[in-house]
Amino acid sequence: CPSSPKHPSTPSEKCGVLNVTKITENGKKVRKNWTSSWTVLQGSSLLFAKGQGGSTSWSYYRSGSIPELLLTLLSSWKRSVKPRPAVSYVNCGPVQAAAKFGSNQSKPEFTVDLRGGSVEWASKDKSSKKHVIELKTRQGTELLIQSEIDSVINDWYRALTETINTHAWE
Ligand code: I3S
Repeated sequence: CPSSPKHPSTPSEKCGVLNVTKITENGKKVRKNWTSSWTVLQGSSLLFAKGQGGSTSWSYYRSGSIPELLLTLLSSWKRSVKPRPAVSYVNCGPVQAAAKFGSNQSKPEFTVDLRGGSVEWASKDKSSKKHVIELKTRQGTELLIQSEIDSVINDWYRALTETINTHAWE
């Protein structure tokens, strides 16, 4: 991934579109609001851009828009069967990320400090969706992060775990 506005000279380690909701903010429970967000892992920070990923499959499903649902599922499937590079941390091109976090609409909607945080697979009582990661920060924010594509979410799980372990004592 290319650089973020906050750290212009530092390359990002990972980025992509994920479905995200906060469930707790500063220790207080908040109402779920799943959104599709452009997500960038940069050092010990996780940055989310608002509404960058388009609608999600289940929102089409819920609204009864079957053609859109089928198209979304088809594109997910196409992405999942594409040959993937052996190294998972190279899935963002400069043009793609510059367009998302570029000069015009550069501000991430929110940023999470991963230092001292924890990550685990969410239990069924946290969400009915599959492939959900629960991320807790030291500041008392809890997020659920999800992708329909298991290889994508597995890569994020690995990357977040590694980042948290690397920065555990900072
Ligand atoms: O954990 P919950 O409250 O069952 O989560 C669901 C609700 O937040 C729901 O919103 P409304 O209560 O406004 O209908 C969301 O639309 C669902 O996506 C939430 O459940 P999942 O299991 O998808 O995280």
